[in-house]
Amino acid sequence: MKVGMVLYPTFGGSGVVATELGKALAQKGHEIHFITYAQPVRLGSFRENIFYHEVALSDYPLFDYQPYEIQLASKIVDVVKHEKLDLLHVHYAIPHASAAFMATQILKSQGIEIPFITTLHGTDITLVGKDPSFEPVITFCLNESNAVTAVSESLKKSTYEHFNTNREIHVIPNFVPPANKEYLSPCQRSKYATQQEKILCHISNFRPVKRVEDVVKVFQLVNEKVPSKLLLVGDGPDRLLAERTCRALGIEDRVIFTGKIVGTERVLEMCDAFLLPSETESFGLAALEAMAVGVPVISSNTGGIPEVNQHGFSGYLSNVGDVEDMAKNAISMLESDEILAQFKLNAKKRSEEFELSAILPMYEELYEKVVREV
Ligand code: GMT
Repeated sequence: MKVGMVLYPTFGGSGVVATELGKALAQKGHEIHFITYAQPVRLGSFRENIFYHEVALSDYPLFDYQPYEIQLASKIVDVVKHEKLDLLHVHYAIPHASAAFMATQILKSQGIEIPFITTLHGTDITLVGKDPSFEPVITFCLNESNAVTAVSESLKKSTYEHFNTNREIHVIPNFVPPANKEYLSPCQRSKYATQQEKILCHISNFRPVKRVEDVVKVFQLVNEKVPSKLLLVGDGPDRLLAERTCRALGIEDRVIFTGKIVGTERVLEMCDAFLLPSETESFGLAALEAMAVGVPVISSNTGGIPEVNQHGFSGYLSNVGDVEDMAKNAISMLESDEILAQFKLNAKKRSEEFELSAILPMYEELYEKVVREV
């Protein structure tokens, strides 16, 4: 099948899922055309069956705001027509679903019928989608998509709560992205912590929804009982807040900010616990990635996280903002090497339920169904 994959090319989970899905489909013989404004972070080097079409942005001085959606729609029309695509799969509703709708209507007027699938990833529904100014467009696009998928049961529920739609939403969970071997270079644990210290970690875009301040507060409480180091990976609006909190709590020498990096597996391999105290999270791909390398997760119990992290098995869940409970759970897990070893095994085991090989056929089946029905 020839598939146009529309995505955000950044470090965010939706872009990672879309890129890795495309790469896996290409490996199975499908032809994948990525359409976006910059090279997707996880695309890597040249691969058979994979093509990348860059949406050029206009810098015409009249535009205070670039008309990205229109340029994306035009690019989609062009790629569908000339590459003879069978299907469009758009990741993240805003503005990809509306651009896909516009493109399919233009193509229809030229006698070309192509279906599009919209995959909801979370913030398109829970945060941005809730902004009433987006509501009519998102509702319309959900209803006009040939199929809609959501990455968790929780996200499916939120979509029905916030949007006036009763169309079917297929839940297809995220999968463990394959290790990005191209970027992996050896990392020595001893450079970051002594044998006696534990290493805790958090990876995110440092947006307010991630509650990075809570990460630091939990770490401070853990460190009082279990000597530890904290690795903070990523960057974003709340990085300064995190840095200031570390200094205010006097733990700045125990916290390492790495900034944005590719190949986070190497960091995770050195870690003993992953912290994800988010305000909301449709799935929590970062937690799944941690579990896949055997790192148990201390998280909030919000959104889709409980569908991934199992309380008392692969880690622990606490109410949003309850840093004391998160710290208590982390300490109970980290204090005993025996208990920690069991949690590490459990985390890995749980992640195996989200292997790519189990999830890929769900997308392929849906693709076939949608193309058949056009
Ligand atoms: O977490 C973010 O802010 C990035 C965002 C994205 O769109 O890339 O992540 C969302 O999609 C991921 C992939 O499906 C999910 O694992 C994340 O839980 C979800 N983030 C939120 O719901 C906050």
